[in-house]
Amino acid sequence: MSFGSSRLLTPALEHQLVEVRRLLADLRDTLVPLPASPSDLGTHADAMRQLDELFMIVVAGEFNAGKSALVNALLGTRVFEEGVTPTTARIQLVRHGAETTTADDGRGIVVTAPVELLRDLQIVDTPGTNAIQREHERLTRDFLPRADLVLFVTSADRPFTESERTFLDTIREWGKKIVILVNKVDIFDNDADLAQVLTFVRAAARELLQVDPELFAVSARQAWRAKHGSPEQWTASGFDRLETFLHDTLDDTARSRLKLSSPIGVGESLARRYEALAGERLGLLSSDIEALDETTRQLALYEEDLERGFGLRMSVVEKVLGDMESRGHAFLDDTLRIGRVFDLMNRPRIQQEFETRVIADAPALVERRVTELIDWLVDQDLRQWQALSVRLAQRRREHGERIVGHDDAGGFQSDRTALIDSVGRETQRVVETFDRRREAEALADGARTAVAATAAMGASALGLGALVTVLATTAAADVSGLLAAGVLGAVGMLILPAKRRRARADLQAKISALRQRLADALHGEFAMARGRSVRRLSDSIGPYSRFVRAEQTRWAEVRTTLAAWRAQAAALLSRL
Ligand SMILES: Nc1nc2c(ncn2[C@@H]2O[C@H](COP(=O)(O)OP(=O)(O)OP(=O)(O)O)[C@@H](O)[C@H]2O)c(=O)[nH]1
Ligand SMILES: [Mg+2]
Repeated sequence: MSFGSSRLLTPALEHQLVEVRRLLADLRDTLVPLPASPSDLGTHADAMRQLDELFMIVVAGEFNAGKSALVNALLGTRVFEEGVTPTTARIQLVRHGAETTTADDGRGIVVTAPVELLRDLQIVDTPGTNAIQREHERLTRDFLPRADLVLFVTSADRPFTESERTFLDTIREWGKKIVILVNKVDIFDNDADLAQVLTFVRAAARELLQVDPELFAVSARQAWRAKHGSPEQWTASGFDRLETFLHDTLDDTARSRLKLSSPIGVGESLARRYEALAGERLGLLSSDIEALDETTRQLALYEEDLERGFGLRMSVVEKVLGDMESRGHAFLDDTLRIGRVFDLMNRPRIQQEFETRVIADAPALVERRVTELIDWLVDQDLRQWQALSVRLAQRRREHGERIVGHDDAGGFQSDRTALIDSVGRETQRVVETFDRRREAEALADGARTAVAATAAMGASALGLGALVTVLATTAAADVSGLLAAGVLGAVGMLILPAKRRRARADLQAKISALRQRLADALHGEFAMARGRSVRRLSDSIGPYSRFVRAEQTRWAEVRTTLAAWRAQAAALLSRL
């Protein structure tokens, strides 16, 4: 609605007007990028525009309180309809005009009337609150921010109802100057009743507004009659005081101050609202960060557990190889004896014996222990994904519980939910499609390839056990070859003890090299698998984590900026 015409403020207040404009522009700079809701941005734009409009009095209160009747009585002409049921259904404004006209500008009814009072101000009559038609109340609530002064009308026959208290609270939140009118005082037979009502209203208003309110006891009906043939009713109508207030107390300077204060009040209310929103979001974000930190801690623990558990399981594998080494020593002690000289010359037999006694079940055991280790590793990995999935579902639930009546400014809630959902879905998908067997095979493959590589066997198709057998047999062949070559002939017999020492040293070196190679290959392969598992888990929450940290910075800034803005606004208000 384009109500009223442009009007200059008193020169004394000109420079404060500049300040108010700058302050409101600053606020817009903070609200727009959030972004604030379209309706709040609309309210802000209205507040800016309000500075250029004629002083606006908004008459508000419960339905049937006599708001329309009051405006009619003030103007001395029936511009608005009155009625005992909820009557006013639209915002209706009356301003000065050479003649009486009525127009509908889409957002409300605009009436002009040739009334002197309207040269300095425009009056808005609003739909009553607490009517069955909730839409009426919404229209009025939405319009309130535009008021420079609110005439709050309560009816003497039901003064200060509960719904009126709530409504007054809303007006106060917008920082509006409020004048209270107790209407229909003509219903009282005696002054004592009236005095009682006034005392009651004054006390209730003081408690609610924290200031002694401007209060008028009036009768719109008597005032109307006084202006239309029954002048004797003028005094009792209480309109004398009210009109003096509107004409004289509300002089140019007073109006100008109110006009400047009003948009600041609107700004303060908006700033408070978004400061609260920022606080709410920061609360949610910090609980997100706690949850993410907890996840990071859990991952670190997981990594430690893996390392410890892996060390234990690896030592079991190494023990198999160590046992094989011990059997090798015993074999040498038994075999390299004078009494067995002829056996020693039978190379295939020696090798056969070595394989049976020394290698024995070592390859099968290595294979079994490594398979156990792999299964354990795969299980740990799956368990971490399950735990992560549960934690994300908890975040999602907690978020649902935390939503507070705000509209989702900037799509924050939906962005956050979408992220948690997509991370959660991905995690859940990993859990559901987790193929233990495939994961284990991949790991076993890696281990085999690593062992084959250390033995320079290239891409072997042999299983781990078979690989160990090949490696051990190679060692056995070397040993038996060594023995056979050494003990040929009588000379060899004589130097047997030295031969034995050398063979023992050689064998030890061969077996321990084999053990080392296997251990290194498996260590390397599993360390990589462990790293991959932890990395993949922590990468999966990366987008959520980045979002949360960026939003935390942003909303902390918003909160600081708005608090600083409110301090500036309060300072300017006190100067006004
Ligand atoms: N006795 C008495 N009745 C009044 C007075 N002022 C208004 N009324 C009556 O109260 C009823 C409601 O008046 P309205 O002016 O339509 O009330 P309103 O607050 O505009 O009501 P809505 O438009 O429905 O919100 C009408 O029947 C009026 O005649 C008054 O001072 N004394
Ligand atoms: Mg009305």
